[in-house]
Amino acid sequence: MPSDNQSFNYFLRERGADWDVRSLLYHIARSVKYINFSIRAGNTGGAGTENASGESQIAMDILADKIISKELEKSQLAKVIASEEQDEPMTFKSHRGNYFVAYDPLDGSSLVDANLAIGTIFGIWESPEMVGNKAGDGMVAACYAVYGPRITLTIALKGKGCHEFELNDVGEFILTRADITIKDDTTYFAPGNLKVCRENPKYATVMQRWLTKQSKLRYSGGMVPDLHHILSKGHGIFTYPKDKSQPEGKLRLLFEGAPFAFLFNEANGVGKNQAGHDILDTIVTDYHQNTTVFIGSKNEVKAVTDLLA
Ligand code: AHM
Ligand code: MG
Repeated sequence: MPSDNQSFNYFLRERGADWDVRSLLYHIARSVKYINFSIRAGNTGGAGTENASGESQIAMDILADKIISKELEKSQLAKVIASEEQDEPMTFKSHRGNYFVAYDPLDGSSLVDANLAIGTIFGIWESPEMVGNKAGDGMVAACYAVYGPRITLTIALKGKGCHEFELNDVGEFILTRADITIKDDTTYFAPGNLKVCRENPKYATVMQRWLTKQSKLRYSGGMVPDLHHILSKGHGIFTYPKDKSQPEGKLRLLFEGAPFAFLFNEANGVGKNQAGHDILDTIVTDYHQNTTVFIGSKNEVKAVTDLLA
Protein backbone atom coordinates (compact mmCIF):
# COMPACT_ATOMS: atom_id res chain seq x y z
CA MET A 1 0.00 0.00 0.00
CA PRO A 2 1.20 3.54 -0.68
CA SER A 3 2.75 4.98 2.45
CA ASP A 4 2.60 8.67 1.58
CA ASN A 5 -0.33 8.87 -0.84
CA GLN A 6 1.60 10.70 -3.54
CA SER A 7 -0.13 11.09 -6.92
CA PHE A 8 2.11 10.35 -9.85
CA ASN A 9 1.94 13.94 -11.08
CA TYR A 10 2.99 15.31 -7.68
CA PHE A 11 5.80 12.76 -7.37
CA LEU A 12 7.18 13.41 -10.86
CA ARG A 13 7.03 17.17 -10.36
CA GLU A 14 9.03 16.77 -7.13
CA ARG A 15 11.53 14.68 -9.11
CA GLY A 16 11.99 17.56 -11.55
CA ALA A 17 10.15 16.12 -14.56
CA ASP A 18 9.34 18.94 -16.95
CA TRP A 19 5.80 20.06 -17.59
CA ASP A 20 5.51 18.68 -21.12
CA VAL A 21 6.65 15.18 -20.16
CA ARG A 22 4.29 15.19 -17.18
CA SER A 23 1.49 16.33 -19.44
CA LEU A 24 2.19 13.52 -21.92
CA LEU A 25 2.22 11.05 -19.05
CA TYR A 26 -1.08 12.47 -17.79
CA HIS A 27 -2.69 11.63 -21.17
CA ILE A 28 -1.00 8.22 -21.21
CA ALA A 29 -2.37 7.51 -17.72
CA ARG A 30 -5.88 8.50 -18.91
CA SER A 31 -5.61 6.10 -21.84
CA VAL A 32 -4.54 3.31 -19.46
CA LYS A 33 -7.66 3.90 -17.35
CA TYR A 34 -9.93 3.74 -20.41
CA ILE A 35 -8.19 0.59 -21.68
CA ASN A 36 -8.66 -0.98 -18.26
CA PHE A 37 -12.41 -0.25 -18.38
CA SER A 38 -12.59 -1.69 -21.91
CA ILE A 39 -10.80 -4.89 -20.91
CA ARG A 40 -13.19 -5.42 -18.00
CA ALA A 41 -16.30 -4.70 -20.08
CA GLY A 42 -15.34 -5.27 -23.67
CA ASN A 43 -15.26 -7.75 -26.50
CA THR A 44 -12.31 -10.15 -26.11
CA GLY A 45 -12.86 -11.85 -29.48
CA GLY A 46 -10.79 -11.73 -32.69
CA ALA A 47 -11.04 -8.78 -35.09
CA GLY A 48 -10.37 -10.80 -38.26
CA THR A 49 -7.48 -8.45 -39.17
CA GLU A 50 -3.67 -8.51 -38.98
CA ASN A 51 -1.18 -5.89 -37.77
CA ALA A 52 1.99 -4.68 -39.51
CA SER A 53 3.90 -7.74 -38.25
CA GLY A 54 1.29 -10.12 -39.73
CA GLU A 55 -0.18 -11.09 -36.35
CA SER A 56 -3.93 -11.60 -35.81
CA GLN A 57 -5.55 -8.69 -34.02
CA ILE A 58 -8.30 -8.95 -31.45
CA ALA A 59 -11.00 -6.27 -31.15
CA MET A 60 -9.31 -5.05 -27.96
CA ASP A 61 -5.99 -4.38 -29.78
CA ILE A 62 -7.79 -2.04 -32.14
CA LEU A 63 -9.82 -0.32 -29.44
CA ALA A 64 -6.74 0.20 -27.21
CA ASP A 65 -4.87 1.63 -30.19
CA LYS A 66 -7.69 4.13 -30.86
CA ILE A 67 -7.93 5.15 -27.20
CA ILE A 68 -4.20 5.93 -27.07
CA SER A 69 -3.99 7.78 -30.37
CA LYS A 70 -6.96 9.99 -29.36
CA GLU A 71 -5.38 10.81 -25.99
CA LEU A 72 -2.00 11.60 -27.56
CA GLU A 73 -3.75 13.81 -30.09
CA LYS A 74 -5.46 15.69 -27.26
CA SER A 75 -2.09 16.28 -25.60
CA GLN A 76 -0.94 18.45 -28.56
CA LEU A 77 2.59 17.44 -27.56
CA ALA A 78 3.33 14.38 -29.71
CA LYS A 79 4.41 15.40 -33.21
CA VAL A 80 4.66 11.80 -34.39
CA ILE A 81 3.14 8.66 -32.87
CA ALA A 82 3.82 5.06 -33.90
CA SER A 83 1.79 2.05 -32.82
CA GLU A 84 2.55 -1.64 -33.06
CA GLU A 85 -0.96 -1.98 -34.49
CA GLN A 86 -0.55 0.63 -37.28
CA ASP A 87 1.46 0.16 -40.48
CA GLU A 88 2.71 3.76 -40.55
CA PRO A 89 3.39 6.42 -37.92
CA MET A 90 0.92 9.30 -37.65
CA THR A 91 2.12 12.91 -37.83
CA PHE A 92 0.32 15.87 -36.22
CA LYS A 93 1.84 18.88 -38.00
CA SER A 94 -0.15 21.42 -35.98
CA HIS A 95 0.94 20.14 -32.55
CA ARG A 96 3.05 22.57 -30.55
CA GLY A 97 5.14 19.75 -29.04
CA ASN A 98 7.87 17.87 -30.89
CA TYR A 99 7.82 14.48 -29.13
CA PHE A 100 7.82 11.03 -30.70
CA VAL A 101 5.76 8.42 -28.85
CA ALA A 102 5.87 4.71 -29.71
CA TYR A 103 3.45 2.29 -28.08
CA ASP A 104 2.23 -1.27 -28.01
CA PRO A 105 -1.46 -0.79 -27.13
CA LEU A 106 -2.09 -4.27 -25.74
CA ASP A 107 0.96 -6.46 -25.36
CA GLY A 108 0.19 -10.13 -24.84
CA SER A 109 -3.35 -9.75 -26.19
CA SER A 110 -3.41 -13.43 -27.17
CA LEU A 111 -3.58 -14.08 -23.39
CA VAL A 112 -6.81 -12.08 -22.96
CA ASP A 113 -9.13 -15.06 -23.47
CA ALA A 114 -7.15 -17.04 -20.86
CA ASN A 115 -7.63 -14.13 -18.42
CA LEU A 116 -3.88 -13.75 -17.80
CA ALA A 117 -2.27 -10.38 -17.08
CA ILE A 118 -1.53 -8.15 -20.09
CA GLY A 119 -0.11 -4.66 -20.52
CA THR A 120 0.51 -1.50 -22.53
CA ILE A 121 4.02 -0.16 -23.29
CA PHE A 122 5.12 3.40 -24.19
CA GLY A 123 8.41 5.02 -25.16
CA ILE A 124 8.83 8.80 -25.36
CA TRP A 125 11.57 10.58 -27.34
CA GLU A 126 12.13 14.34 -27.39
CA SER A 127 12.45 14.55 -31.17
CA PRO A 128 10.37 12.92 -33.92
CA GLU A 129 13.47 11.96 -35.96
CA MET A 130 14.01 8.22 -35.37
CA VAL A 131 15.28 6.45 -38.49
CA GLY A 132 19.09 6.53 -38.68
CA ASN A 133 19.52 7.30 -34.96
CA LYS A 134 20.26 4.93 -32.10
CA ALA A 135 17.06 3.78 -30.40
CA GLY A 136 18.15 5.41 -27.14
CA ASP A 137 19.06 8.79 -28.67
CA GLY A 138 16.75 11.46 -27.31
CA MET A 139 14.74 9.01 -25.22
CA VAL A 140 13.35 10.86 -22.20
CA ALA A 141 10.83 8.48 -20.65
CA ALA A 142 9.22 5.07 -20.87
CA CYS A 143 6.37 3.45 -19.02
CA TYR A 144 4.10 0.43 -19.01
CA ALA A 145 0.78 -0.52 -17.47
CA VAL A 146 -0.07 -3.96 -16.11
CA TYR A 147 -3.73 -5.02 -16.23
CA GLY A 148 -3.77 -7.73 -13.59
CA PRO A 149 -5.62 -8.14 -10.31
CA ARG A 150 -4.30 -4.59 -9.71
CA ILE A 151 -3.62 -1.88 -12.31
CA THR A 152 -0.12 -0.46 -12.10
CA LEU A 153 1.77 2.14 -14.11
CA THR A 154 5.57 1.98 -13.89
CA ILE A 155 7.40 5.06 -15.16
CA ALA A 156 11.09 5.79 -15.78
CA LEU A 157 12.43 9.25 -16.56
CA LYS A 158 15.91 9.90 -17.91
CA GLY A 159 18.28 10.14 -14.94
CA LYS A 160 15.37 10.21 -12.47
CA GLY A 161 14.81 6.52 -11.72
CA CYS A 162 12.03 4.02 -12.17
CA HIS A 163 8.86 4.18 -10.05
CA GLU A 164 5.61 2.23 -9.70
CA PHE A 165 2.14 3.71 -9.22
CA GLU A 166 -1.13 1.89 -8.58
CA LEU A 167 -4.64 2.85 -9.64
CA ASN A 168 -6.76 3.50 -6.57
CA ASP A 169 -10.53 3.28 -6.22
CA VAL A 170 -11.05 6.94 -7.15
CA GLY A 171 -9.08 6.65 -10.39
CA GLU A 172 -5.72 8.10 -9.31
CA PHE A 173 -2.31 6.53 -9.78
CA ILE A 174 -0.61 6.63 -6.37
CA LEU A 175 3.06 5.91 -5.66
CA THR A 176 3.62 2.34 -4.49
CA ARG A 177 7.36 1.89 -5.11
CA ALA A 178 9.94 4.65 -5.61
CA ASP A 179 13.42 4.12 -7.06
CA ILE A 180 13.03 0.49 -8.04
CA THR A 181 16.48 -1.13 -8.00
CA ILE A 182 17.49 -4.42 -9.60
CA LYS A 183 20.19 -6.57 -8.01
CA ASP A 184 23.07 -7.74 -10.24
CA ASP A 185 22.43 -11.46 -9.61
CA THR A 186 19.25 -13.48 -9.63
CA THR A 187 17.53 -16.78 -8.93
CA TYR A 188 14.52 -16.12 -11.24
CA PHE A 189 14.33 -16.82 -14.98
CA ALA A 190 11.70 -16.11 -17.66
CA PRO A 191 12.76 -17.95 -20.82
CA GLY A 192 10.93 -16.84 -23.99
CA ASN A 193 11.02 -18.81 -27.25
CA LEU A 194 12.25 -22.02 -25.61
CA LYS A 195 11.73 -23.98 -28.84
CA VAL A 196 15.05 -22.44 -29.94
CA CYS A 197 16.82 -25.08 -27.78
CA ARG A 198 16.32 -27.56 -30.64
CA GLU A 199 18.01 -25.48 -33.36
CA ASN A 200 20.52 -23.71 -31.07
CA PRO A 201 22.09 -26.03 -28.47
CA LYS A 202 23.65 -22.97 -26.81
CA TYR A 203 20.18 -21.93 -25.64
CA ALA A 204 19.78 -25.41 -24.16
CA THR A 205 23.05 -24.76 -22.29
CA VAL A 206 21.56 -21.56 -20.91
CA MET A 207 18.50 -23.49 -19.80
CA GLN A 208 20.79 -26.07 -18.15
CA ARG A 209 22.54 -23.22 -16.31
CA TRP A 210 19.24 -22.16 -14.73
CA LEU A 211 18.30 -25.73 -13.84
CA THR A 212 21.74 -26.34 -12.29
CA LYS A 213 21.49 -23.08 -10.33
CA GLN A 214 18.03 -24.20 -9.15
CA SER A 215 16.60 -20.88 -10.33
CA LYS A 216 12.84 -20.35 -10.14
CA LEU A 217 10.79 -20.25 -13.34
CA ARG A 218 8.53 -17.20 -13.57
CA TYR A 219 7.11 -17.05 -17.10
CA SER A 220 3.55 -16.11 -18.09
CA GLY A 221 3.92 -15.61 -21.85
CA GLY A 222 3.29 -11.88 -21.50
CA MET A 223 6.40 -9.71 -21.67
CA VAL A 224 4.85 -6.99 -19.53
CA PRO A 225 3.94 -9.08 -16.46
CA ASP A 226 7.13 -11.15 -16.88
CA LEU A 227 9.30 -8.02 -16.77
CA HIS A 228 7.13 -6.48 -14.07
CA HIS A 229 7.84 -9.55 -11.95
CA ILE A 230 11.58 -8.80 -12.19
CA LEU A 231 11.12 -5.14 -11.25
CA SER A 232 8.80 -6.11 -8.38
CA LYS A 233 11.07 -8.76 -6.89
CA GLY A 234 14.23 -6.75 -7.56
CA HIS A 235 16.01 -9.38 -9.66
CA GLY A 236 15.48 -11.76 -12.59
CA ILE A 237 16.15 -12.30 -16.27
CA PHE A 238 13.83 -12.33 -19.29
CA THR A 239 15.09 -13.70 -22.60
CA TYR A 240 13.66 -13.78 -26.11
CA PRO A 241 16.27 -15.10 -28.58
CA LYS A 242 16.09 -15.29 -32.36
CA ASP A 243 15.26 -18.40 -34.37
CA LYS A 244 15.42 -19.38 -38.04
CA SER A 245 11.98 -18.01 -38.78
CA GLN A 246 12.62 -14.78 -36.80
CA PRO A 247 16.30 -13.92 -37.45
CA GLU A 248 16.02 -10.63 -35.53
CA GLY A 249 13.77 -12.06 -32.81
CA LYS A 250 10.03 -11.57 -32.37
CA LEU A 251 9.80 -8.50 -30.16
CA ARG A 252 9.74 -5.00 -31.63
CA LEU A 253 12.56 -2.53 -30.98
CA LEU A 254 10.52 0.66 -30.61
CA PHE A 255 7.35 -0.76 -29.07
CA GLU A 256 8.82 -3.32 -26.66
CA GLY A 257 12.62 -3.65 -26.52
CA ALA A 258 13.70 0.00 -26.21
CA PRO A 259 11.05 1.11 -23.67
CA PHE A 260 11.91 -1.81 -21.37
CA ALA A 261 15.68 -1.39 -21.86
CA PHE A 262 15.22 2.26 -20.79
CA LEU A 263 13.11 1.31 -17.74
CA PHE A 264 15.65 -1.32 -16.65
CA ASN A 265 18.62 1.01 -17.16
CA GLU A 266 16.93 3.45 -14.78
CA ALA A 267 16.55 0.60 -12.25
CA ASN A 268 20.21 -0.55 -12.30
CA GLY A 269 19.39 -3.41 -14.69
CA VAL A 270 20.31 -3.86 -18.34
CA GLY A 271 18.63 -4.47 -21.68
CA LYS A 272 20.85 -6.25 -24.21
CA ASN A 273 20.34 -8.02 -27.51
CA GLN A 274 21.57 -11.55 -28.23
CA ALA A 275 24.98 -10.22 -29.32
CA GLY A 276 25.36 -8.66 -25.86
CA HIS A 277 25.00 -5.07 -27.13
CA ASP A 278 22.76 -2.47 -25.50
CA ILE A 279 19.33 -2.54 -27.13
CA LEU A 280 19.32 1.26 -26.90
CA ASP A 281 22.41 1.41 -29.17
CA THR A 282 20.56 -0.34 -32.03
CA ILE A 283 20.26 1.89 -35.11
CA VAL A 284 16.61 2.41 -36.02
CA THR A 285 16.02 1.40 -39.65
CA ASP A 286 12.28 0.79 -39.54
CA TYR A 287 9.46 1.56 -37.13
CA HIS A 288 8.50 -2.12 -36.98
CA GLN A 289 12.00 -3.64 -36.80
CA ASN A 290 12.54 -6.50 -34.39
CA THR A 291 15.17 -7.13 -31.76
CA THR A 292 16.29 -10.02 -29.62
CA VAL A 293 15.81 -9.25 -25.91
CA PHE A 294 17.88 -10.16 -22.82
CA ILE A 295 16.76 -7.96 -19.95
CA GLY A 296 17.20 -7.99 -16.19
CA SER A 297 19.96 -8.41 -13.61
CA LYS A 298 23.35 -7.31 -14.98
CA ASN A 299 25.50 -10.32 -14.12
CA GLU A 300 22.90 -12.84 -15.28
CA VAL A 301 22.31 -11.08 -18.61
CA LYS A 302 26.08 -11.01 -19.19
CA ALA A 303 26.49 -14.71 -18.29
CA VAL A 304 23.63 -15.71 -20.61
CA THR A 305 24.65 -13.58 -23.61
CA ASP A 306 28.26 -14.84 -23.17
CA LEU A 307 27.01 -18.44 -23.33
CA LEU A 308 25.11 -17.63 -26.55
CA ALA A 309 28.05 -15.82 -28.21
P1 AHM B 1 2.25 -9.11 -28.96
O1 AHM B 1 2.78 -7.72 -28.89
O2 AHM B 1 1.72 -9.43 -30.32
O3 AHM B 1 1.28 -9.43 -27.88
O4 AHM B 1 3.51 -10.13 -28.81
C1 AHM B 1 4.42 -9.95 -27.76
C2 AHM B 1 4.35 -11.09 -26.78
C3 AHM B 1 5.14 -10.83 -25.54
O5 AHM B 1 4.35 -10.29 -24.54
C4 AHM B 1 5.65 -12.21 -25.14
O6 AHM B 1 6.85 -12.17 -24.43
C5 AHM B 1 5.82 -12.87 -26.47
O7 AHM B 1 4.92 -12.22 -27.37
C6 AHM B 1 5.52 -14.34 -26.42
O8 AHM B 1 5.51 -14.84 -27.70
P2 AHM B 1 5.43 -16.41 -28.05
O9 AHM B 1 4.42 -17.00 -27.14
O10 AHM B 1 5.03 -16.39 -29.50
O11 AHM B 1 6.80 -16.96 -27.84
MG1 MG C 1 3.72 -6.53 -28.02
